[in-house]
Amino acid sequence: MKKYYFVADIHLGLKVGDPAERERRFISFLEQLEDDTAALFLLGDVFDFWFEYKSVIPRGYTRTLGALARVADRGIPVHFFVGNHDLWTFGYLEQELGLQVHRGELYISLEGKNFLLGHGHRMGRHPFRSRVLHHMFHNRFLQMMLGCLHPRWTFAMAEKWSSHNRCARPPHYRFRNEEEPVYKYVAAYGRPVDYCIVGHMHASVRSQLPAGGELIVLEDWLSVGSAGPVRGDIGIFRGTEEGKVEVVKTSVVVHPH
Ligand SMILES: [Mn+2]
Repeated sequence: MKKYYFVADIHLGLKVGDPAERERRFISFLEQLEDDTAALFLLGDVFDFWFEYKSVIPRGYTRTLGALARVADRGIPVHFFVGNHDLWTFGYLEQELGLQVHRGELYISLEGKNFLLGHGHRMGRHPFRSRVLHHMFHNRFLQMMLGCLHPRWTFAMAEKWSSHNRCARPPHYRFRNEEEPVYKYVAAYGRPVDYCIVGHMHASVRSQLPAGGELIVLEDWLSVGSAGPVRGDIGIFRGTEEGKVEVVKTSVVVHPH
């Protein structure tokens, strides 16, 4: 039985909780993927900040990059969706690691079910603000300008921006279901959706859609308050004995071995 895995918002590099432990946990998950893995979908913000230059990449993440390359080398397709924190990738992940990079959402049929996949930050969110930001972030000229700054400044700015983002968000985000832009977006998608899986909201949600499909929001991999050990959602889509298919979601901590 084939399995498809979905994870989001690892935010590697973010100085929250124990960043090294978080990275080990993610690597442990990657190393424990079995041969029946049909594909791995990284649904955005794997890195808290990624900005690569023509011949230089950010410091750190060595073991993660190696582990991702090994998964791809095993012949398991690895889909990397850019999030709002790690969209500045310009070929390295494809050429060096063999990942498939997606800059927008992906509508795909898996085992006869229709999936809508993405990071989720652009799905129905503040159309104007989101569009302006999107064009700024994806504008080649602005990217070039940013690339001309000394990395010391670029990365210092990013760290400020990231911690500002975290402080601006209430600690326990409450998903408002029908009121959420992403819910409205999927409900009015216009094509049949059995499962829409996103991240970005740092909340753990399974919500029925009006047309019968399901919206699944994956919990991030950051340490959450005092509610026990760090966790992180892993969505698994698999066939069952009866030939049916289902998505299960687990927050089980993956122990490094
Ligand atoms: Mn995000």
